[in-house]
Amino acid sequence: MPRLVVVSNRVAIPDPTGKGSAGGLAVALKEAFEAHRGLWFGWSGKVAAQPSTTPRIVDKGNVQYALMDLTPLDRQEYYNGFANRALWPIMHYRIGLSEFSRADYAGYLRVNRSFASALAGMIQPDDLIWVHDYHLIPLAAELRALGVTNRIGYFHHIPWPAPEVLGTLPGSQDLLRDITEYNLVGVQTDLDADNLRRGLVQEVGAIQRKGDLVELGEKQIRVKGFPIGIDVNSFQQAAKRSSTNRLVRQTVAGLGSRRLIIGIDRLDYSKGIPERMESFERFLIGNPDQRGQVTYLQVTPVSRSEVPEYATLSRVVNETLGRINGSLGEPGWVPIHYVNSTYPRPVLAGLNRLARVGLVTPMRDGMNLVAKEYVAAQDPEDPGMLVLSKFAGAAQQMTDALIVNPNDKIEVAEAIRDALYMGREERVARWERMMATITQCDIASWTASFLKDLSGGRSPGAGRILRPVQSAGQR
Ligand code: GDG
Repeated sequence: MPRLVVVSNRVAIPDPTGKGSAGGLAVALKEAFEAHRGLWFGWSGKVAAQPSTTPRIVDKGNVQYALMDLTPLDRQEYYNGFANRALWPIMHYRIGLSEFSRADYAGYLRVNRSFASALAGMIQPDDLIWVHDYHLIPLAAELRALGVTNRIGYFHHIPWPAPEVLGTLPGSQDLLRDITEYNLVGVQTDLDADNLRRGLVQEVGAIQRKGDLVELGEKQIRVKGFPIGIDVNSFQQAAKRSSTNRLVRQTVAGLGSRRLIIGIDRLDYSKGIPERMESFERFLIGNPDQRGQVTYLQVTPVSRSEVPEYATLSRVVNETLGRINGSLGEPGWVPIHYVNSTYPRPVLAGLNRLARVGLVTPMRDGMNLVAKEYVAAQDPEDPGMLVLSKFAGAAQQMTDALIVNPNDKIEVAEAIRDALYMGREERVARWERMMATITQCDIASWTASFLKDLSGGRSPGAGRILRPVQSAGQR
């Protein structure tokens, strides 16, 4: 088995107490790291006056964690700046929110270059390298410039927009050229894959070959959809066991006979939180008999609070919430409960199981794991119903959800009503089909299929003339 080298913006070191609520990539990579020996390289999350030139190494089992610190300027330009203020909005089709600055872009390239130069010396000839997400698009180009010829894969967790949208971002042609230094590029859906292949053809003159294959000069890359999944079984078990949890019991007591509608999202404008609250408002206005009969709980951990657009969103959410609760609430009934705490995963699983409706209505989302978690958490005998945005990658797979356009508040309000009134037989039938889909495409199969495709095929050195050594950042 070759060693697996994972590179991501943040590195999740296992919690020494063993009690931690592992989420995201850590769960995804667990089995892969059990099969392969592993190295996980990335930002420590710490900011230091001096940038790291060599990583701090932490050994745990058969995985080595290599952690780099960033300077305050790196964090500002690379992370808050280019990645989260310029790239994130563009990738989510929000051209108007994208704030490009040359200084931030230079910082983004600088951090990618310094990660590459710290990592290159640790790479062994047979390593499989798997880079994650939009913070690190130029990493392969930087590694290639340092002579690394291993197979390198990239997975893009967020949407890949149409070329006409990405093309509005200065530097986007360089990013497209950089992406051709990977052997395999995974995106969430076939639509994303199609957008990226079209972008490569239209913007940088690549040639589309058969199937997933794209060629640029001597380079061949595969661009393919790998819809990410969850650990269905463990989430389902956690939800089943959750009834004894204090917070879950407290929620049950607080609800009384009211039915629960739930939304769980990081505080991010891509998730459509104020729009969703307004849809719920429309639902209450259109269905006055439901006042006092339902409670909508919105769990929203704060994220990226140093980015101005997120501070604005926080204000908008609080204003929308206050207005709706003020105008429609009654003594003894608050329509929307909004909490900013981060809860342990078993609590989220339990809250999902309690909810008769799961509201997952992002304006755009790569996949949206919350939709899959909501379904996994349900009681098979009496499942709740998922209302899902057509703009979440998950909607391509979970076609038995009530699929809505989140821009149409009346449509979402009607879907909330339909979900609440749907008979048990139909809910069970839809749930069984969604459960079959998410079980078949779970997290283990996602990791295995990406790594199988990455390790297969020709080695990158074969049939390819390496260009003279030149830093990608100089382009
Ligand atoms: C990106 C893409 C893609 C939420 N609140 C708490 C908490 N969460 C967990 C959820 C879920 C995860 O965070 C969020 O995942 P999503 O997929 O919904 O969204 P992003 O964070 O934007 O993730 C997305 C994903 O990458 C994977 O490729 O699906 O499209 O944007 O698991 O349950 N977890 C805990 N406490 C909370 O309060 N422990």
